[in-house]
Amino acid sequence: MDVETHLFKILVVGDSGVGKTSLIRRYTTGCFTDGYKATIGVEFSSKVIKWENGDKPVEFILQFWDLAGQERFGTQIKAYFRETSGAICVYDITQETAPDGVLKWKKLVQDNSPESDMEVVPCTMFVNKIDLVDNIQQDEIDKAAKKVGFISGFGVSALNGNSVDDAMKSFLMYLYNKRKRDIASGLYDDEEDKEIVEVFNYNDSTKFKPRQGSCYYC
Ligand SMILES: Nc1nc2c(ncn2[C@@H]2O[C@H](COP(=O)(O)OP(=O)(O)OP(=O)(O)O)[C@@H](O)[C@H]2O)c(=O)[nH]1
Ligand SMILES: [Mg+2]
Repeated sequence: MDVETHLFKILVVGDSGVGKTSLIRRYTTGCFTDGYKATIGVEFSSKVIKWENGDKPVEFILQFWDLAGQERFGTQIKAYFRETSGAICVYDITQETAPDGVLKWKKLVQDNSPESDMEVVPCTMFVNKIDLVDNIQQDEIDKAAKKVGFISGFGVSALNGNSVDDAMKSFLMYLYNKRKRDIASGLYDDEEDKEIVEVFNYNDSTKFKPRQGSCYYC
């Protein structure tokens, strides 16, 4: 059957220790590993999502670029941020300075990754470690995020997985609708993506098969 496939490069940014790597690991492998090992430079991971969309199934190939919170990037910054589909800006709900930090990251992404039409890259805000606090109001987080220019905001926990899938799904739906609009208006050319998708599918079907109920990290 004909499948509609889209490739998304998603940056994951935020201050050191807020839980970026843990969130992406939770989403891509379903696991959480305790203990902190700072990311150096950038860690890559991917996930393929299949979605039954009426008659035509849709496949999303997600490439996550999990950037080190300590990184200063220097002159390489444009290379990291080029052709970004969207960004997840993460902050730690237990850190007092978190909101300023997350805005700084949003600005960094949007200043350095303009799209061809100069539209800003969509950023969502994930407030991580909600397992450490009581009474999380998801609608308050969403409202606060939108007020400062994010497209949405979610409270999540990489530790117990709370709301991680829902937050990702909502963000992906936004990116998918935007991609369809951009293709229709000629702002996005998905021809190059098709070649990458073929290479990816080849690799995916021949290697890197995780063992059932387990992953590389745990
Ligand atoms: N309680 C709790 N701890 C978490 C959660 N997510 C991450 N942590 C812990 O927070 C610490 C930092 O997590 P990382 O995922 O390595 O943070 P990071 O943002 O990738 O950090 P850098 O790579 O330095 O930028 C680790 O000790 C994690 O176990 C969470 O949802 N709840
Ligand atoms: Mg990390």
